[in-house]
Amino acid sequence: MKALFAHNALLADGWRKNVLLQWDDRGNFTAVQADAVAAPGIPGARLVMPGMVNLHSHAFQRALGGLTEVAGDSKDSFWTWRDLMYRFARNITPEQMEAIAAQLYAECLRHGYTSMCEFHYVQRAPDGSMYPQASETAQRVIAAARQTGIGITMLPVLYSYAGFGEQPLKPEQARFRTDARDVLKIIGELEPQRDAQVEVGVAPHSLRAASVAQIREVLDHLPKARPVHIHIAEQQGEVQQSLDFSGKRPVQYLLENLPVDARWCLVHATHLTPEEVMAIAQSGAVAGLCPTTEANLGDGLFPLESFLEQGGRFGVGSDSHVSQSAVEELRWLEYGQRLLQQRRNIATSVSERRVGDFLWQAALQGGAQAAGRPVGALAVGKRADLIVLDDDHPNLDGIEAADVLGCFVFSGNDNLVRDVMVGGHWVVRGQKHVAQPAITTRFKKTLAELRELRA
Ligand code: NGQ
Ligand code: ZN
Repeated sequence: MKALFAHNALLADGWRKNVLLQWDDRGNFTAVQADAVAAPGIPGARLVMPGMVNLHSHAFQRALGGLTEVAGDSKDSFWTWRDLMYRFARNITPEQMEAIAAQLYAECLRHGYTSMCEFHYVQRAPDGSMYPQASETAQRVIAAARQTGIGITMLPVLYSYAGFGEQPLKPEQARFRTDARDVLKIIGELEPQRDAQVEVGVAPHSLRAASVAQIREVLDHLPKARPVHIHIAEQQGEVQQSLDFSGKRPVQYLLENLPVDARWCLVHATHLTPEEVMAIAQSGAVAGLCPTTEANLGDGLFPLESFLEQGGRFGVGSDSHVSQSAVEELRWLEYGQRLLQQRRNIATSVSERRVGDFLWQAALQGGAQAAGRPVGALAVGKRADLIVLDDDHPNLDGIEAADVLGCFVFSGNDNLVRDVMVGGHWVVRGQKHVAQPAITTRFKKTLAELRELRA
């Protein structure tokens, strides 16, 4: 029998006791029953929660982690970091991309993520030509997801310009170049991959890198209800360039020119006017917040409190992967607001006063919406994606369920995720990914190869 008996499980309406979870061969929940009786033979677990969705990832950047923290001659910024990242992206092979993504996804699983949204833009060969199979690198990243067991929403990126007003790409961006036709071709090649574990959407890189006309063309040919992700308003410099180009701020321009709705994820959306905050909230789109990367790159702080007051939806992503921990994203999301407002306990709602619970549940909902897959809840019809916390750890031993998320999100630095199931399969057991040795060996070899190139 495919079943688990959870002494405490986080359901959509909060922690419930004695929850019997059952799923089918395809990995979908078929029964989720609270206040059940433990039957003999069914394995048990004390603390069970839905796995988190990581709604924004550039997997290859995992291999760059820690290597850009050296000051240059002038003042460093997002833009100087980006030059280093471009240089790094220049030579990575599809095999290496797969190896890096597998390492990353295994780490994400170990830290409680069970789904990724991959904003995938290194799509051409180093000389700027398309691979014989246009979707080559996207296929590799999907292969890595399948190897690790994590669910994935692959978002091939539309990337045509270096800046607002259709500025020509720089040579360093040659591997990223796609027009509307290229992206639709890549999506077409990926369609056979779609199944319970894999969804395919699209990502116009930004209003800097894609024109409104191009985005419309892609949307016209994209099956309805597929996720659409875009980077927006991540830097003051971008806002200024947008104003210079159109007289409008990026979010204002986006909302006035494209049909932004619940299938959209606006990644970062850091620099907003109060009108833009309200307009995003009313659109039903998800704000894709990446606190550790936004901090690392010096982006700024998202106006979370007013966005939540307007009913805005959000999820979290690890973006450049300076962190692989869902806890760290959520903790910093709240801490950024506390530092900004000089107050405490900000991410809450009228009905949910516990910050950890509010953050985990809201990020699950927003993340699932952005992923466009039936995930994010222990509920019938959803994927059987769950994490089991280490109830033996001193931080969790013997505590009330109501305190679990507060301790999980805000106390200490040990990883409290013990076991992870995705689509009904255990992929992490006792804090180890089931394929970890092979994945790590390949990743280390890849890092050595990339180091050789840099030397
Ligand atoms: C990216 N990174 O796509 O990797 C961007 C920077 C750009 C983040 N927004 C590159 N974290 O804007 O062209
Ligand atoms: Zn990004």
